[in-house]
Amino acid sequence: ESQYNAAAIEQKWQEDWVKQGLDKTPENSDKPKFYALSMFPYPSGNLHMGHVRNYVITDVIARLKRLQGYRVLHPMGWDAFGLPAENAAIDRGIPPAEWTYKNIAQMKQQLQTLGLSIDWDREVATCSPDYYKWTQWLFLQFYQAGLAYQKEAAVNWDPIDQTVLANEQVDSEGYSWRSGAKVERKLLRQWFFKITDYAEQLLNDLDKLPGWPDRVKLMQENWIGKSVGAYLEFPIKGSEEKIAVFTTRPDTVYGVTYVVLAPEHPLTPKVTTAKQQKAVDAFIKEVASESEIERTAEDKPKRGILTGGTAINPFNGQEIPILIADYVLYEYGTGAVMGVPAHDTRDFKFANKNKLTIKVVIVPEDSKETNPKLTEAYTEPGIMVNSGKFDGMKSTESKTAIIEYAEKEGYGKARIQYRLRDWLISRQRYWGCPIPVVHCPSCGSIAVPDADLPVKLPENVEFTGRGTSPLAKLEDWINVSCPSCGEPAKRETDTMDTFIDSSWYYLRYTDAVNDQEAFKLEKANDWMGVDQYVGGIEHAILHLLYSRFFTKVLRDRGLVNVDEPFKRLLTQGMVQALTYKNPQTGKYVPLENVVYKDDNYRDRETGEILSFFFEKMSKSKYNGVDPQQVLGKYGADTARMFILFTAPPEKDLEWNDAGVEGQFRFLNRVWRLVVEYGENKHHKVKKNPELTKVEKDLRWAIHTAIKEISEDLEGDYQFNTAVSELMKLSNALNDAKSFDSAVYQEGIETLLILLSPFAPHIAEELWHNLGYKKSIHLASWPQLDPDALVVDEITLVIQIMGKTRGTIQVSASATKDELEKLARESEVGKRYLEDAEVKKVIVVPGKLVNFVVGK
Ligand code: ANZ
Ligand code: ZN
Repeated sequence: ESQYNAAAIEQKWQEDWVKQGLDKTPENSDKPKFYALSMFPYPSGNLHMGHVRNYVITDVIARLKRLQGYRVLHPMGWDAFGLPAENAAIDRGIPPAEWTYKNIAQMKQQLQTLGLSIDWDREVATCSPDYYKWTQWLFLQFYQAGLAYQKEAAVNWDPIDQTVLANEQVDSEGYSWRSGAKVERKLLRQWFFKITDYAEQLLNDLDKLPGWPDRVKLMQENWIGKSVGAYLEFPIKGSEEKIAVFTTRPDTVYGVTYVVLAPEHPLTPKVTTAKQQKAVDAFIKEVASESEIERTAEDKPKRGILTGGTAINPFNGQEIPILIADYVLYEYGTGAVMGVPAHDTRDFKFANKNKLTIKVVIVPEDSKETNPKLTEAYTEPGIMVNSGKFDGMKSTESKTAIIEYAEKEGYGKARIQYRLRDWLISRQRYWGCPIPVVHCPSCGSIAVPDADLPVKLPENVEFTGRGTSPLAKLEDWINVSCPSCGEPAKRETDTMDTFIDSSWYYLRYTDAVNDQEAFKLEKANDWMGVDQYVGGIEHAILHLLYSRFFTKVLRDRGLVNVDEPFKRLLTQGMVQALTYKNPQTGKYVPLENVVYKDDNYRDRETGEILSFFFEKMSKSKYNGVDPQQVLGKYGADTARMFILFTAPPEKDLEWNDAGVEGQFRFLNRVWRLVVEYGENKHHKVKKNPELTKVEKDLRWAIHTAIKEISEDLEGDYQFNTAVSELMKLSNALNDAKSFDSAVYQEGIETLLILLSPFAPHIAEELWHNLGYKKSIHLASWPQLDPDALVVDEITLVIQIMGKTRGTIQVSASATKDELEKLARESEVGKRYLEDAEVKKVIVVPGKLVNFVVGK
């Protein structure tokens, strides 16, 4: 058995580890805990390289932590509700549950071939009634806390998926995160979670997450979008009503020359005069078809129109026109703004275009003019002018003064505004968690009693893919008696956004088979927060923000005692591969149609020159590498090593076959090295207290590897450099073969233990070859012996006039004078200094001696 046969040993050990229960989570143990978590996959049916990278990274961490003496929770599950299952039902007539469970089985089988040390006893599938019963129960926790409510709102409608979307699920261009459809606006009655109640905490607690990438924290900060400013009211001339605005620049209030309402604002019809009615109606119609993105795009000219109405600036009594404009969004702030063209770039352009007055109220500190002519808005701080009693004040200081004044006079107050809106959580689809609410004509919306949970998804459903949710057509299921008064009532037919399912799964893992509770408080408290979370950057806002919100709400309900779910976050880079594209047609070309001819990659058929670059693996670009194929050819250990070695985990990884080959060769070298040692080692290693020079050097190499790898894996998880260290150690062992040396044995064993988190199967096999009966994965991480790192000899470079002429071995503790003496007396020194006059000697301890000579 001297050939490395990955397929055979990998399957053997995977089965053995299951039999031994090596991956089970230790329940009763006084070891410190470590919770290692990968973002769970959507069961699409096929494992792709992105999954593989994600789970391998988490697995290495889990294995490392076990060796380091932690009790580790490393679970896995399935984010199993969602539209693809429903689409499969529509397209192919397969019931969503059947499709989903088939995919789960397939992907689980694929996952198992990677040698992941997952505790499958804690597997969860969000579509299982055992799980969604508790999702419903948690929904009702939110409902009872006043954090789940229904309201009519202009919402994002995805015309392809025929459902609404949360704001987080619409990209910055206004397209659906899932279907890619251009999202439309629709007025609908929907369920919301009041995430805005937690805006301030979600923002502030980002400071409690030093182990998160700054990039992700910044994205969340921007998404929450806190603005500090004022709420000010402008009376409408000839009316009792007032226009409320939100402004971040109360210091500019004397420079207001108009106010603008969002076209949808309820005051719009009230302020519009008969003369302007027609034009206003036409404008409103036009704006209605624009998306929020189009309305606010930087580069687009802002369009507006006079309503004919007049408002009064309460600060100076000035009469100012009321307009409507597309750039004012109804959903942000108060849906109205005060126009200050002199000090806001957008307002400046808008005022010029619409011939509105421009009034300066802030000038630079050194300015002599109080009414300068502006060629662009002056947006900097400065000195107040034309601002009544605030004249002469610094604009930065006037903000508070003006807010205080407004408050005293009764037309305003300080206000903090967030960009974050409430989370729209209802979906008009079947394959999701039913919202456990019944609508009664007399009692209103009533929670389904806990005892009646789960509200199960009915199975006798027809999927047509048209119109409303299939649930809305199931009369039998919809008609129930009211849990409160017993009279006929109707079930809620909306299901929950699947991001709710994934907002608490990490808590369920801590107590996954509990059928009495969502999870036991003690168990959740024991394991939370997640010590290392690993997943894709695409969830920077969505899942990661929702989960933080959930954790805080559950904490406030006494269900768990942590503020944050994920202590450390690693967002792994993408897996990329070469794509070939025809620059003329813009089409991707499959690899089998690419030939290399006349110094270029070309289309096999047309001969056209192709461009090529690395891009994220995807079917449509023909650059996907199937994990099953790589595993079949080289085995899981090689695939793992390649993924870990080729790029730091947070960077993109470029797939290349030569690199895979390289790792395969490395594992083969380790194989031969250890097998050779196993066959030749002396049963009695010599007990020699005095180490030879070779042994000393080898010990140095061993402990350097321990030190470097331990450091590489601490915190930042630099697997790539850790693998390089493994290679160095393997080379050192190869150079220092001595089968009767205790140091050599230490080296071989250390190499295997250090390798075991990365390539768990080969390490296990070779470990057993050495005669060990117990799994290598139950071993301990090697201890660093600092003494081994003390070098007692160094290589001293001898230079003449700065030119290196030779080297000598000297004691590491030699003084400057001794070094000079040793250099002079060495062969090299003698040869070059014989007839020369030494003018100057430069000694760099530990490195070199340089002689400056003259004739
Ligand atoms: C007057 C003013 C003068 C403003 C000035 C800015 C500069 P952030 O930081 O994003 O919160 N605004 C308020 N509500 C709006 C809405 N619904 N649609 C469009 N714009 C709106 O921005 C707050 C500023 O955006 C507010 O401050 C307001 O314009 C505008 F020299 O008020 B400002
Ligand atoms: Zn009732």
